[in-house]
Amino acid sequence: MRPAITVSLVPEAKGGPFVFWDGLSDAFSRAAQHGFDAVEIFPSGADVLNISEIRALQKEHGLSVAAVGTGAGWVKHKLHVCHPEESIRKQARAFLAAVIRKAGELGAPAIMGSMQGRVEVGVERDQALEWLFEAVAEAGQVASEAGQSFLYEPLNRYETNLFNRQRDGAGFLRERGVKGVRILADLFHMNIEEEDLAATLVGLGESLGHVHFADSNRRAIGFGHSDAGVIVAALKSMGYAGYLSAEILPWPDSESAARRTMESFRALVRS
Ligand code: LER
Ligand code: MN
Repeated sequence: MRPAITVSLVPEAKGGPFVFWDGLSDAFSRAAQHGFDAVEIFPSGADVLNISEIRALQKEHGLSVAAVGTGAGWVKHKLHVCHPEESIRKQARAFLAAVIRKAGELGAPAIMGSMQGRVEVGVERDQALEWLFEAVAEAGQVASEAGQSFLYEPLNRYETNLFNRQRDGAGFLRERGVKGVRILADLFHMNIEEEDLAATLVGLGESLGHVHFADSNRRAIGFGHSDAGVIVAALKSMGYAGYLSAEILPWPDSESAARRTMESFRALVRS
């Protein structure tokens, strides 16, 4: 398992669960100082991802890009893949595809969290699930062409009414035969929705592609009441070798959140 930390390049996402907010150069340098292996980037869109600039930062600091988020498609542009209007759904899928391709150039997968949207008023659930299927199937295909998986993240009930539990999200992908898509398990969402986090993670098996490493209150692991020891033991037992990425609030400030995450990571993963 490898530790990663988030940076938001989107001022409109202020208040959101991202540790660094002062640009890529600042984030890469601080991530390296704290001992992280990788940075997870939350951009406003594919257009702001300057590949040569990011590759130079990766080289300078010896860091990878863990993943690239697409949530700004919703937060900033109000797009989502289950929107009742076809033109908005199309724009949402194009937004995802563009980020997936850029992320692929950086050796990273793209994530669909907020861009999954919800079953809107006046839309039948079956219809919304058909749109969700079309979106993940297409994103999985684009990601495969870019040499990556696509990451689909079940969110808690206050953020979506599609699938809130990991098993349900993974079951949907499996039943529909979706290829090229893996599950992003965010421990904060899981803390709200799951009965048993460790057993649920083990149940995901090979379909688990990425983990958002957050405590019960979305602060750094160690600042809440989740039993992170049991969770990490479960990930070890299933041979999970992906990222534990700190998508957390910068509480009480970015530096303390980063420091506490690495202290917890070292104690739990490297012990
Ligand atoms: C995205 O990774 C996520 O977890 C959502 O709650 C949006 O912030
Ligand atoms: Mn998340």
